[in-house]
Amino acid sequence: MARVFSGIQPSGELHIGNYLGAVRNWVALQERHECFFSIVDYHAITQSYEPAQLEAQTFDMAVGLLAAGIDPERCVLFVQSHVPEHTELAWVLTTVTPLGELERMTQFKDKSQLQESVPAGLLNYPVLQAADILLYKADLVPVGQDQEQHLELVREIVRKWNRRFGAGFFPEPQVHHTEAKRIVGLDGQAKMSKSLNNTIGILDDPERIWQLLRPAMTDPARVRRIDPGDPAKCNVFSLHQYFSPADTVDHVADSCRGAKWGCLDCKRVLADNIIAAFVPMRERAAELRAHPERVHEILRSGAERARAVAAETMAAVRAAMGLLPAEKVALRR
Ligand code: AQP
Repeated sequence: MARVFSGIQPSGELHIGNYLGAVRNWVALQERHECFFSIVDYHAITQSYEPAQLEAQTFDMAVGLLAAGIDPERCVLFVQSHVPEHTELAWVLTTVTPLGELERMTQFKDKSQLQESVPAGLLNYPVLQAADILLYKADLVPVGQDQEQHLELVREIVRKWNRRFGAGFFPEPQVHHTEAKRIVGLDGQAKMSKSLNNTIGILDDPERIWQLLRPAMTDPARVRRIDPGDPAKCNVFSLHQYFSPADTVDHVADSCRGAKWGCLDCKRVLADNIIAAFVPMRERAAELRAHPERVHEILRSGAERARAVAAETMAAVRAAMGLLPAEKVALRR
């Protein structure tokens, strides 16, 4: 049984890009592997955010994940900041991480352009990610394509640390993708992303889903209803491939190519299929919201289980690196 780790930022709602690219995979992997899934709030604070909203967003993310099928009986679900070893190991790993590698990360380059003054936390984001994964000595990391470069760096950090402090101590984690490794946002341009405001939330109500989808970008060549379109250039068509049955997908492609219907007709069918796909999740989420104490208990127990593993790894890391054990001075951690 492989160890699996993955995380999601509570920087907004759980959207269909997160779901198709990562969370759906988590739900499948928890059936056959030992899985640790974390709501990574320390990652979320590397971008500009509203402190008054973070707690509610963290709770909502837990609700979203549980509604999507994350089962606390089959995996460990916890909030990153409840397990202090994450930041502790992150510091340790900064000491073997080359600065130049951090500076060349695409996500860092993109996001630092959006900030007037670039915080060091943004640069060190992949180091904290390395700590998240390595604390649990995870073999597999189910993520979207946007995280591939970070995972390459995590493997390099592993090689450097192992070479210096303990051959084979950390495994080199492998990326695990779904077939939907990059879902494009409703703008038809960038990856669907909470911070880009181009998302459809899996728990959005039916009317909101339709209002979001209505203005979504399609093939720019289809200016008028009578203009034939190219499904390969249309993000709405690619979403049909994830939410509509095969015969509907064929019908959509044919109607688009032959200008047999308008983009709004095509979007209405997609909206109905997205709405239907998430009905059970909306119901589960409503049930969980009515019982917040259940969600709190799941997160409490998850953090406790995660800490047991994380504390063991950290103790071994400190020993391998020659730090004076706290127990020697009778200090309890
Ligand atoms: N569009 C996407 N397609 C496929 N997978 C995706 N993931 C995110 N967007 C897509 C995967 O979802 C997991 C959680 O990632 P995240 O919390 O960083 O999600 P986000 O929506 O990208 O969040 P933010 O807050 O807006 O962050 P940035 O600005 O960094 O994109 C990951 O496995 C991710 O690969």
